[in-house]
Amino acid sequence: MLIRRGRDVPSSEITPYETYLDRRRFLRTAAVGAAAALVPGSLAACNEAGGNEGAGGESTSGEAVQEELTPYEHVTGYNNFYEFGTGKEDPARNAHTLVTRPWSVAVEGHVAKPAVYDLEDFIAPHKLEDRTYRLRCVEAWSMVIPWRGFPLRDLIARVEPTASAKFIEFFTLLDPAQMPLQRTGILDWPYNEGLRLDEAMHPLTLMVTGLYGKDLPNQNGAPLRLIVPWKYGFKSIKSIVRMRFVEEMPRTAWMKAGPTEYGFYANVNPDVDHPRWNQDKERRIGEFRRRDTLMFNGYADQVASLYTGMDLRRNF
Ligand SMILES: Nc1nc2c(c(=O)[nH]1)N[C@H]1C(S)=C(S)[C@@H](COP(=O)(O)O)O[C@H]1N2
Ligand SMILES: [Mo]
Repeated sequence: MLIRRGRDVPSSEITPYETYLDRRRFLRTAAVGAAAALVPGSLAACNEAGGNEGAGGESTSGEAVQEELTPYEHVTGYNNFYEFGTGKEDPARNAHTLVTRPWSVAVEGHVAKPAVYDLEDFIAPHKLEDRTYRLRCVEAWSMVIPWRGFPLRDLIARVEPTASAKFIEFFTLLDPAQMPLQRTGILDWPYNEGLRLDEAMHPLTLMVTGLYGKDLPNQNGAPLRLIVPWKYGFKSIKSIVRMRFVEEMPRTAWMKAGPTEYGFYANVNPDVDHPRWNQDKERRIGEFRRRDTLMFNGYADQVASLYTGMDLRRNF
């Protein structure tokens, strides 16, 4: 993600991936094979079995994608988490200051059963699932990540939203002592995001606690984050401490930072250009070629009906 700094930001600033890759290559030469050892063996096997490159990600289950997984080192080394810095390698370097235990999550607003849950209580009633989804950043890179979590709708059922609940607003932890960039004004903290209730209820929408079969690393949003695979990555808010069921559409941190660039819906849409760049191509992290970006990030069959009758150019 980018902050608009007064005027246009040169596009050279938005693709530090090459720089990152060069540095990785150097590190790999320096420490032979160390990075490969990070990938659990079972998942490396799954990786080999999963490759139907270019097939558009059709899945057998209708939910998970079957594409080559993005290596663990990239998933956990190339991140966006502005609370820890604006560079892609900053979160991995800096997020160790985040204390993820104990952790509680407040669920409030228009629900019959508001509660403050301890993390373990929050997760315990739900059956954790492993699902591989694409994550597509508005900056035109993407990854394929095996997430672990539970459908958000299982939680929604538990708190019993009332008739006034039309949206859910999510909040990241606010604590500048742990999240150093919260001492700056680069975003309106705490980071917040929102979903319409039917989007939140969609079976693809996941509350995530882990990836690659392990607990989430801090830089990926430990101990609890959202994943909405058909939307741009910024909707997938990290390190959630509060969820509020509301009647009005929330104004999100990115909408406040750049209202013409970051809309509430943020559905991945190759037909709607970002004001400063095209959205029709992306680069899968770990590959050099550019791929076509798919409508709804490839999940159109499952989610397009949520937006029937809406003008997706106006509701970007
Ligand atoms: N709290 C918080 N959540 C956040 C962000 C952030 O800066 N702060 N960045 C978002 C963006 S822009 C993206 S692309 C994804 C990146 O997730 P990843 O680092 O696990 O790949 O996290 C999203 N969630
Ligand atoms: Mo992003």
